[in-house]
Amino acid sequence: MLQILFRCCICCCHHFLKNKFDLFLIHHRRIMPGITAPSDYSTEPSRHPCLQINSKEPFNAEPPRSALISSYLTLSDFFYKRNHGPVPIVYDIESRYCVSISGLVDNPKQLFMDDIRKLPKYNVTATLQCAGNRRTAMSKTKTVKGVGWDVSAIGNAVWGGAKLADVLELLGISKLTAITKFNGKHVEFVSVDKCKEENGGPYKASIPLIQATNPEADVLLAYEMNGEPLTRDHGYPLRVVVPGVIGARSVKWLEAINIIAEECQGFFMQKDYKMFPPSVNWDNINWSTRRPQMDFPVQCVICSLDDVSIIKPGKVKISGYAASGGGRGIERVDVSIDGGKSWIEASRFQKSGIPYITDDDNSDKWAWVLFEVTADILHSTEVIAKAVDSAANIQPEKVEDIWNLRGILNTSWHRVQVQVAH
Ligand SMILES: Nc1nc2c(c(=O)[nH]1)N[C@H]1C(S)=C(S)[C@@H](COP(=O)(O)O)O[C@H]1N2
Ligand SMILES: [Mo]
Repeated sequence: MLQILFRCCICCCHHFLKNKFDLFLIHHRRIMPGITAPSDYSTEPSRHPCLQINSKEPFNAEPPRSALISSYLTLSDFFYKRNHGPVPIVYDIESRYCVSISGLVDNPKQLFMDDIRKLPKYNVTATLQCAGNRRTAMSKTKTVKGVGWDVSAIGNAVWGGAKLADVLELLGISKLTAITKFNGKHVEFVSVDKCKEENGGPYKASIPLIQATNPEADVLLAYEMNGEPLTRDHGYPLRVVVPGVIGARSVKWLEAINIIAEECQGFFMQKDYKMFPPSVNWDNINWSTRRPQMDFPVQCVICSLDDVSIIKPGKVKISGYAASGGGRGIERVDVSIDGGKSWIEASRFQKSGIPYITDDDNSDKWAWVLFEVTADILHSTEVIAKAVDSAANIQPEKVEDIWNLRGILNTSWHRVQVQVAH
């Protein structure tokens, strides 16, 4: 009995001291934070000169489309960069940088890089795509609000890191938990960057707890991209990667994780990245009527040809990428060289030498699929590509039908003009 009491005392005492230590750390961090964001753009990293800059401050840029099909994995230099504020700076990755996890949990925790590295490491090949990819083309129908993007606000990388499901288990939240005993149902990710949309506050987003605690959903706290530490632009030292979901939920420069009852109330969840019908405009918008966009719909883009290409009559290689959200594979890619009157099925591949089979265990379920077809083009024409995903979802034919005021999710058939010079 005495022994039990004694042990209990030690335990309580330990708990008490630990909480005091956590409090000390929180207090300490306020004076010497391990990560902060500057309030101007004087400390931005250098970037590859081939990127097309869509906005300088904050930095938004994409590679030329031809770079996307030069390899299955996108080099981080060529990977699109989508920032909403100045890029944060990490002071001391080993001893000062940490992620605090709190909210509706028993025992809030602060995890240092080492704690995260100690967890089993997973390498997940996943395509990240901004919901605003192909926005410029949508704005040709009618003006939309947002940074203009051509077709390259997308990239495919191997993300290395710990599974969020394992991290949350450290806090006593078991795998496949939909709701905690304190009614926690969402997991919020908070950064440190200063975003004007948040009135100078940090970027944040959330996902449902059931997805966060599902090991099969492969949600990562990633510290590596293509086998290298993350670069500053892509979230160094640690970012969230939510495979199959629009890029906006993959929070970079992670500082805190909160277990919360309702979904995150931040700007990028509630006042942005929502899909509206073409009838809604700025004078009649009611944000609360729509849900934050999560999964990405099926998408397909020709990358071997520009919007307008002048060619010699003869064989033309038509290739590009196709991707869908939610882990759905690409069932088919159709290409037309006569403006949509007839269609040719393109070949699909991920890694060279391995045939791509939709939803096969050996295919990368969260990654894009590259496609290719060679066709004889003798007269000027419109070349079109469209994909079908493994749930038989198809792409809308015309951009006008899916026009929305924020210019998101332009997944209309991709069309390019080919002019034959005789
Ligand atoms: N902290 C933070 N995370 C962020 C953003 C941001 O501005 N700040 N942008 C989001 C958006 S909209 C996209 S599309 C992706 C882009 O990731 P990338 O720059 O690594 O390509 O990051 C997301 N995570
Ligand atoms: Mo985005």
